Amino acid sequence: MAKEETTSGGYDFTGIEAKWQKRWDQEQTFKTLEDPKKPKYYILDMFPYPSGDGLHVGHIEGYTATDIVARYKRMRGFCVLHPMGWDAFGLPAEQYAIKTGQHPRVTTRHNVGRFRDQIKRVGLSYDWSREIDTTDPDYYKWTQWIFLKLFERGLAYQSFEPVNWCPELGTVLANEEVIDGKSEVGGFPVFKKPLRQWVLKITAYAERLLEDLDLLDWPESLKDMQRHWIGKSLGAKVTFKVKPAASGATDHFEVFTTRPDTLFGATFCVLAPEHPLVAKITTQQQKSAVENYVHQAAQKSDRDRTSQPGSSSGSGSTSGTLDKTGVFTGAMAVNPANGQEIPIWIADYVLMSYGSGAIMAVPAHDERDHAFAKQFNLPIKRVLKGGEDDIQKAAHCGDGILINSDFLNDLDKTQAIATMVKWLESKNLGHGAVTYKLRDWLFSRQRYWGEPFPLALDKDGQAVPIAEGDLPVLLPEMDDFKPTRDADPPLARAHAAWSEVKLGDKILKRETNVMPQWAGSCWYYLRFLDPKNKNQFCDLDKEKYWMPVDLYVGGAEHAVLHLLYARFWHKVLFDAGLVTTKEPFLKLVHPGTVLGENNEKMSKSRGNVVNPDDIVREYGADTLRLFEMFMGPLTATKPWQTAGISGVHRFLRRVIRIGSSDEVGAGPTLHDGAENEEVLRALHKTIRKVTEDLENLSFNTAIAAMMELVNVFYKQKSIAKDSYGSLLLILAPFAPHLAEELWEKRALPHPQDKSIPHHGRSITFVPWPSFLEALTVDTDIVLAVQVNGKLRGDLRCPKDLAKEEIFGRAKALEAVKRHIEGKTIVKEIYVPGKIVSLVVKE
Ligand code: ANZ
Repeated sequence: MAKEETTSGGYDFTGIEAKWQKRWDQEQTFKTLEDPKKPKYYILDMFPYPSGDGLHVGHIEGYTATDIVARYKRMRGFCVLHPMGWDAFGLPAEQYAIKTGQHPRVTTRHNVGRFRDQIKRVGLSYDWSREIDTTDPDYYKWTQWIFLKLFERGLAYQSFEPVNWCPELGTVLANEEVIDGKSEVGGFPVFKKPLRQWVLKITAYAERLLEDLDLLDWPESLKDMQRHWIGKSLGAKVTFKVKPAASGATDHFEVFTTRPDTLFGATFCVLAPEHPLVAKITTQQQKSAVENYVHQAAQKSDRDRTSQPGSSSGSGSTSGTLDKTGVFTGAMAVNPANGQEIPIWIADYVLMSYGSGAIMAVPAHDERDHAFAKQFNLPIKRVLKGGEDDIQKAAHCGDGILINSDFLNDLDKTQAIATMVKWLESKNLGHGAVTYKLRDWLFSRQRYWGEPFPLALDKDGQAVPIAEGDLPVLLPEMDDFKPTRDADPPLARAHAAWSEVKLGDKILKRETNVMPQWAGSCWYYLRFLDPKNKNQFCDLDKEKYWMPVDLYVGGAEHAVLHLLYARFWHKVLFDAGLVTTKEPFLKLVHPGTVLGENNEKMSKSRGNVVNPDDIVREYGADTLRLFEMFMGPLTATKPWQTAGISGVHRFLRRVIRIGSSDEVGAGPTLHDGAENEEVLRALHKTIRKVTEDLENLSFNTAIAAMMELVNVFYKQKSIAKDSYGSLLLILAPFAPHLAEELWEKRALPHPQDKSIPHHGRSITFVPWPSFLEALTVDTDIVLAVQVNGKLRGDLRCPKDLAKEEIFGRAKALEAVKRHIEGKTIVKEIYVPGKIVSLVVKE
């Protein structure tokens, strides 16, 4: 649409929006009120990583939704906490700095400035006095402090296990950051490499992270992703003895199985190539083949070892039916159930990181074992009824009555599992066991742009915590901050004044790894409660008042990263008595993706990115907000359609024309009297609809209802000022600048609530309009009246009017009278709620 058409005609959105944004800023309209006598509402957006690209329309979708709710709740008398901040440490920020040849501190400051400006221009009602930035030393001091709490509780430890090493990024990555053997950021290959690392013991919280999902009002699909990632399996551990070697050594190993009922069908065992027993039991003859295989397996990620090619599903799942590879160790194990000697193989489909790193293979009833047995010609022994007749053809997975299994014969799966576990326990050969797929969280990165660890290392490599009084450990200024391909962190090159710590008479070296980008976002929602506190990360009284977060809105891409990590830290803080709620985020909503006009993901390379700044310039922020909410349900994926913008823009212009004497004219006038019943009913119905829709986050239907109301207004010559005021109030959360402007211009009253310091000059604290239930239900019906089968008129009457009365009124209608006068009515028919039919004779 041409610019003239949008700015002319009395809608000077640029002027109006600038005026109100300035006033909100000056009067600190959105400064958080904290009144223990009033209900609270904490509404949080996932704070953005301030990328170099600025805000996109996807950000604005979620931010507008939360802003509408925040504004609505304020009008309903809640104390609302609605803050914004910047998740500015981490890999993407550092990569952007490298790409643009600048220091990440510079690019971050610049990008944050741009994001803040853009957000302000959309009229989002954040309390800017609470802005936080994870790269600010006053903030990361407390990230380090919380890390020390984890360390003190034995939840942070050093590990030397092989980790996911990404040479291209020059850092290790957490399992959650590796997808199909590639880095989540950048898609670079990831390899296993043994490196000293810091690891957080999230596995100690596996059960609670799983159980407490039941406390949350989150999308079920998201909870399922977390359940799947935690991956709890019930089963048993069974001890297998290794047949004594010539040396006479008696070794044994444990397997984890979810199917102890199938033990009689175990025809071989498989150890993970990294299993500590491998080197010990391998016979001389098999030695070189085994060593070769172990070396090859070390090059692959767990995901490569277990998943189908091209699949990107799930966590470290132990499923997958790729062509199996493996090598015989030359050693034999003894099946504890029947004393049979079975071969011990190694194969990379068995992961060292799951269960006990060893399995009993039951090829008749497990697909992977079946494929392996076929490949290497190993025996397949059926112990369950069902499936294919010929068990050599395919495994029969699932349930079945037990056969070929001695004391388990004729039992079903559940009975057989219970009986076998009892038997194993009585013989001291095993026990019931639970395993989780969740791994401990790899928490160190060999990068520059992150929180330094508050630790120093002594000459033996033992970590010593930095005293609380010496926090924050500042990130040293370094011009050359680039990572290396050889895994030495950039901080290892920092000057001695930074890297050496004096402890008594000893000089220790600081830890030179940094924390991953998730650290700052693990607890930011708590800092918003008390962002300026110099003595604590957050005052407990404030925590008690505001927590938990009532509504959290943000992208689904964080399902198992941020949302799992933050829950974990929160639980640690809960155990330490530092917070009082078990869970941080009560209700969570993912806004749907906004696609480009061509229904494809918006991306620079596709050239379909819509820049919100352009829309604000051409149509105004109110139109942008309204349009983004009108595109469809919040959680739906939907394409951007520029053509639809003019529709909502026109709607706003119609709102302006009501009662306007100067500009575009043509709307109904305003009067000070009482409203007529038809308009009053439409108004109360709309207030009800918008209220209910806001409670359900159904913004598009609320907007549609307001549009209908405006249509009803336009059928009148004049409407009551009160009715117009109510329309402005329900519109205010959606199009706040225009609502403020019209409220002021039409001289509608501001409340005089002295308990609100910045009342008075804003629509923000005008109470939300109420509706009368009686006015929202339809009591009238309209009936068609026929005479001899021909439609002669409409009868409007109360729904519950008696039949006789209906006939009487129908006959009295002018249009009907003419056709029945002087004639005899021979039949009167009433189809309830629809038709009155009269049959007459001349
Ligand atoms: C014998 C058996 C028989 C199994 C049968 C399954 C079916 P989930 O459900 O994913 O927990 N397993 C155990 N540890 C493993 C490891 N480190 N790497 C790869 N596979 C491993 O899977 C549990 C099953 O996966 C276990 O139960 C074991 O195979 C295998 F008819 O034991 B089962």
